[in-house]
Amino acid sequence: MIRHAGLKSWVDEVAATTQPDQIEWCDGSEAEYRRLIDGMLKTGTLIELNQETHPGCYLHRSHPSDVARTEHLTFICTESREDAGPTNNWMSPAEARQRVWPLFQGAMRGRTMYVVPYLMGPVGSPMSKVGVEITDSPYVVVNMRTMTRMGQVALEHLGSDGFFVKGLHSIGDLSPERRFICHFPKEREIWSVGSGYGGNALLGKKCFALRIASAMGRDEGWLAEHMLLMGVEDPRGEITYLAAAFPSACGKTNLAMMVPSLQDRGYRVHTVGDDIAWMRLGEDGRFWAINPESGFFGVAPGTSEKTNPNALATIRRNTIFTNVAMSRDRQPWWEGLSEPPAEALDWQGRPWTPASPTKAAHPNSRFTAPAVQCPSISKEFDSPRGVPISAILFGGRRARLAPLVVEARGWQHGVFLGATMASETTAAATGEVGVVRNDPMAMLPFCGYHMGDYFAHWLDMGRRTAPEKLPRIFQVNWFRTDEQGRFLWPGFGENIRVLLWIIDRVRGRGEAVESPIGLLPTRNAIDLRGLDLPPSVMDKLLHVEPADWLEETERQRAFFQRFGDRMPKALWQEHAALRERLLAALRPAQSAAP
Ligand code: GTP
Ligand code: SPV
Ligand code: MN
Repeated sequence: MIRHAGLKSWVDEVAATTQPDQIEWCDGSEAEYRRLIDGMLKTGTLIELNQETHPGCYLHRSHPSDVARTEHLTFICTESREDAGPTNNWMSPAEARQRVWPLFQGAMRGRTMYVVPYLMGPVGSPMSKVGVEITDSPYVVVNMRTMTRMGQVALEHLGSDGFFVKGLHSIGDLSPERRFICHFPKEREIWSVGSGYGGNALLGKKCFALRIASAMGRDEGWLAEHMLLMGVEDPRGEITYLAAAFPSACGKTNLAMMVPSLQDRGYRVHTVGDDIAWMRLGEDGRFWAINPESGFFGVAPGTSEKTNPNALATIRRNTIFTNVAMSRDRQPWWEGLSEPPAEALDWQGRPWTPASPTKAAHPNSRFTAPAVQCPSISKEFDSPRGVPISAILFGGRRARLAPLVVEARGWQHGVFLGATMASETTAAATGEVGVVRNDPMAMLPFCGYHMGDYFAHWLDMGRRTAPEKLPRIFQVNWFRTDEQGRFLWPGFGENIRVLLWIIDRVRGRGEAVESPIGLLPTRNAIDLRGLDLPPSVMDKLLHVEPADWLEETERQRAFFQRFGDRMPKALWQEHAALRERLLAALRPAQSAAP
């Protein structure tokens, strides 16, 4: 029995437009999940993987033109273009009604319309929010069941008159020409048509938990961020919680689930989230964060026993794989997992061998797995109050320039570090891969309002509590390369060494030296015992080249200028101060020149 009148009338209205053959209200039960899986096995939407090695695991091959987020087809629909800001695609609500709404007309004829109530966040948390997704894709429904707390639990949270975010999704005809992902921040509503892919179609994720939620956070005084959440436990049992924003396919899942290389010295990682964090100010004046999701939609390629054993353990059962390859004995496979199988079917189902010129798995192939299956899942994962954040990390993929780690001088400088982040593009979105673009706070594709206002909101969050209660802010870069393009830093489990310096700093212990761009670890501050890394490499990793950074400030200037009047003055001041420090660092070198 649906008690919520607003929900009922919205479902009726959508059904009148989309004209499905039938409507199914999803309760999130095991039986329902089983029935949907069986149906998709019959139609070929899902392919059964080897049930002996991978019980409950299935493969989905998406349409080859529908394999990643499509940022150029993603819109923020506000009355004024200015409110979407220069970094978002904008469409007026009137134009959306004219161009996009008609694509829903009769779109579900011959199909089942699923009504999917879901909860973002732990049950009973004051931070949690309800969404309802209407979709004609059973693949979306089963993914939503893993990624969110779906069904009855959400209806209970909603009650008879609670607020919910409306998300309407139809795969339409899957044509990129008729694909739109529209967000209405004021109405807190989402329309998505023409794609069945992850971030375009699982509306609880990027559409709600970042684009709509960031606008809610601005209005209500909290932050919705593209961040992992993790706890690092030291040998005495003390846990420090960190949040880290890296752009798509830049290492959040890997860091969140890391098996620390120094484990024999008693360090342990506790995974709270791998992609999204909602952060608010607690009564104690500290920042507290929850993971609104309940599963991982992770990048498959590169995941191996060596790089991320916790992820491999997580995805051994009850996992949906999208666009990976399948070996002859029906096991999932992707580049980087293991020695390639002698024969396989590639992500499009074509015969593949190691001699094939193409990749077996799509570079943005993914797994969808329940968070509770992760061996390192935190005991706070379901905690309604979340975890207290001691440090925020901003990171990107920079082959040059950015050092392994640098600490901000304070909140305002830290916001500047986040706002000036840039990173090489990846396969997580369609378009060119490997070009450096500005990606402030890893939110470029996910901020639901004007980015200048977003920076102001970050600065404002820092004024709401005592400075010593604020998380410390750091910038990291695991991806610096040598002249041959090889990574200088071993990364993955070895990243614990950088985290330990960060934690030392938070606890007032670690040693740091001033540099023009922020505080760097001193020569011996990062523990390198047991790691075969020549000191010269470490020097390169921590090297800050003032001339190159001065050039970078030009990129920063051009980027900041795009925000016009809405760019906070404080960040321009940080920019000017950075240039001053860089020029000062360059002066002695210049005067020494002949
Ligand atoms: P999204 O789910 O798209 O938001 O990505 P993510 O930020 O969670 O990235 P993920 O952890 O899935 O990593 C993406 C790719 O980066 C994978 O191929 C990893 O193997 C690789 N990667 C992750 N961490 C490291 C690291 O420390 N060093 C190096 N060299 N590569 C890494
Ligand atoms: C990302 O691209 O940052 C992802 C995958 O986490 S998606 O859900 O498609 O956005
Ligand atoms: Mn992501």
